[in-house]
Amino acid sequence: MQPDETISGFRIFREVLDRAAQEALVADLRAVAAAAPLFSPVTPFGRPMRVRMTSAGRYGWYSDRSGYRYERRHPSGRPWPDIPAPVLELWRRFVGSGRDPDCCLVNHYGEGARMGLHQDRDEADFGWPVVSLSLGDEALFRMGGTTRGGPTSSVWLRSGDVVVMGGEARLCYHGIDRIRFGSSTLLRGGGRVNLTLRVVD
Ligand code: MD6
Ligand code: FE
Repeated sequence: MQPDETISGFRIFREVLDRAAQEALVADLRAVAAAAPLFSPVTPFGRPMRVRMTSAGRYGWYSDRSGYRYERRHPSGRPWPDIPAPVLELWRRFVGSGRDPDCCLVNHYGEGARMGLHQDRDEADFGWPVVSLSLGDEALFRMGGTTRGGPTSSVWLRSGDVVVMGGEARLCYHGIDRIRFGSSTLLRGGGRVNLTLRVVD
């Protein structure tokens, strides 16, 4: 499959899911959030993140004073729910059927939420890409290189868009500067949901 845009190695595929598929997925994600409620992780620096999170899969991403890591259980002590089937389908379309993701991280951005520039480096094998899907409000996605402080470019991600971060881009810095709150009607109450799929161990 050919990306619509490739920016610093980030491959961007537009409108991969149509509206009906997005709505069906939102229903699946509500079930995930019912089993594993969204929470606000605390950074290793002690600051609560503005993005609320939960996960599905064998592992969930977690952060507190002790650092960033993957955990086998939700903070409630229960295991994470299964990754919804349409999400696994999406991964197989972009990565193949060799291995399924261990973690589907669900990020929820309310009004004013953003995510600072970061690398995704808590996984064991950077040979596997990270696949992300955007749902709901538009978001300004900033992409840089493998060192902090270099030049960056930005692109608006819209509901249904997929970004594949693999190869040279796998360890590139990236983040969300802001969302256009209320720009989409997909999510009741507005906001944005981003799913990232990863192989963890
Ligand atoms: C977001 N995404 O789009 C944040 N990470 O809300 C990420 O941090 C991300 O989009 C790795 C690969 C793709 C991503
Ligand atoms: Fe990331």
